[in-house]
Amino acid sequence: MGFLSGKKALITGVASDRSIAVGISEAFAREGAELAFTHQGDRLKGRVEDVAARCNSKMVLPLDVTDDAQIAHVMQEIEQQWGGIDIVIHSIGFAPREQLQGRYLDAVTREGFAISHDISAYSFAALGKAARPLMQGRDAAMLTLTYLGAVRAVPMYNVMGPAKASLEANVRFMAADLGSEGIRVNGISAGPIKTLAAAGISGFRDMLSSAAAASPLKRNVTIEDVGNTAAFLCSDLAAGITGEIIYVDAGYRIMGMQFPGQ
Ligand code: NAD
Ligand code: 0WE
Repeated sequence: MGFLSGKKALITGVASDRSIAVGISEAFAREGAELAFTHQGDRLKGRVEDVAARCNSKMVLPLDVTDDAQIAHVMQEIEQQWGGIDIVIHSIGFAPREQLQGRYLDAVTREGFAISHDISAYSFAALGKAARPLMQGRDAAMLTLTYLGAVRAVPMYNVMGPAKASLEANVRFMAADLGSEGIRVNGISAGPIKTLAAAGISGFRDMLSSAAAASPLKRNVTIEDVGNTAAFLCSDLAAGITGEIIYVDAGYRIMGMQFPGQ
């Protein structure tokens, strides 16, 4: 019996077979969780349905997190079909493309800042607000995906850095708020992975190879690495962990200098 058997989980953020949310879904399904999926817009519906079918799930619901009515509708459907929810996965990030090019102060605008913070950070709190009644009395867990750019200045990550810093603070405030209801809230800070969100970022291939070379494990992480850590964090095996950011980055963040000959 898997260590997530009996758990019902909502998975956001599937956009392709390479999405981090797919690595999470496959680990969850393997460990016995029952899954529901959301897709952003009609364009992604078919692809999300394929992933859902592979994970023995038939619940696929539309969700654009900028729309409170869609968030409410997702929770209504889950209430009707499941009566409650044990796990909420937030695997969503977005900044307008032109925000992720060139120097920070050249690229950042009031509108770009607002959009990236709304979609990448506020939306996690919005899901927490809406799912809260459904998570009562079941040792529930919420999980989001973040990146080192929250705490270090990374070239061209630009306004996504402040947005991920806000998301990580959100993890702590939500953990403090929901802890008395037995609900845990954590984040995984993943190393760079070639997903749709990374496609078209100029120089991403070089970022991948330099991250691997500078890491203790001398490799990049995979969506399977992230999925397995997510399964642990959302299971009762992690009952004592909340408000944390766990790094799944092949150890990259701990290094202070490259060691000679390595
Ligand atoms: P991805 O493109 O597969 O997933 C991003 C998802 O965000 C997509 O499914 C997209 O539909 C969704 N999204 C964007 N705007 C939305 C909106 N308004 N409403 C609903 N959904 C919306 O890429 P990914 O790399 O799997 O990204 C998932 C998460 O992981 C993001 O938060 C990203 O910042 C984070 N992350 C990625 C990496 C990496 O290198 N790929 C590293 C660390 C953290
Ligand atoms: O969080 C991310 C990616 C976030 C992202 C990506 C896009 C591309 C398409 C947010 N918004 C958009 N908007 C688009 O239109 N990562 C952690 C991956 C990533 O992106 C980078 C990175 C890394 C790592 C951008 C610059 C530098 C490093």
